[in-house]
Amino acid sequence: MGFFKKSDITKLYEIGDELGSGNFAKVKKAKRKAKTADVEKEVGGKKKVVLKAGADVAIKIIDKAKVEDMQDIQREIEIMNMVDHPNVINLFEIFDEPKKMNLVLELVTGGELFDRIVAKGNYSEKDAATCMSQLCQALDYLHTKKIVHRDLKPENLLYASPADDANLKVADFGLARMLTAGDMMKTACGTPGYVAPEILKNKGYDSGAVDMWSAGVILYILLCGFPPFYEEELPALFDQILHARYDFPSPWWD
Ligand code: PIT
Repeated sequence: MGFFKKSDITKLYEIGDELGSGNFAKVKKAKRKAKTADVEKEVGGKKKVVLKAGADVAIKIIDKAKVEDMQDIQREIEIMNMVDHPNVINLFEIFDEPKKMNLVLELVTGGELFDRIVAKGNYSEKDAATCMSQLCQALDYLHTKKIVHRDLKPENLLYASPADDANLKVADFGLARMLTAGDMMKTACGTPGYVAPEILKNKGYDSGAVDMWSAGVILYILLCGFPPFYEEELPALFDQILHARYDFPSPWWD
């Protein structure tokens, strides 16, 4: 695959502080060094410059030893390479090293949607509408390209900057899949509270509807501050979701 670069990433980037970490990957802040060439990306047959010398980026460093199936990473990269939208984190380039896969990503500094809800204290319906509009534009774009995210939750929605009117961006395509004609997807995935009933039923699904379910769960939380489905024990939680057993309790929803 042409987009995997084999050269040493530290020749081109100054690696900085850690922004976050997960099971098998770390995200670090970095800067593209002075006097380096422009980075171009081809999306939909059109080539354009996406990154210039001196630009700030985020690098997701994946520890290959901790990844069970490298195909999962391959899939995430292929999907990220197909997308270019203001409400989706952009992937600029990839450095494939013997022990690590490095994804050079758009830097966002505004934190997770969840933290912003908590920090704001008085989160308004107008705030929720602005957020949902951006999320739906991202989903419309992805679903038109037959990409299903499958793990939408407030932790995967990041703000571009600390500004009040910053763009919201969908991140983490680790569970995303391409829909192919006649192919029903059956994998159970996602985060329990946000997962659609058809996934829990293991019946198979063939559209972006599972993302729209998660978007609905997020909207519910934005409007009242607590989740529509909540149980300590997973079987009880799944039962609630499967029966779409949720309500709008008073006084919070009045
Ligand atoms: C940032 C800052 C940050 C996390 C990320 C980017 C992560 C982005 C990301 C991760 C993925 C993926 C797409 C985007 O598939 O704290 O600028 O696994």
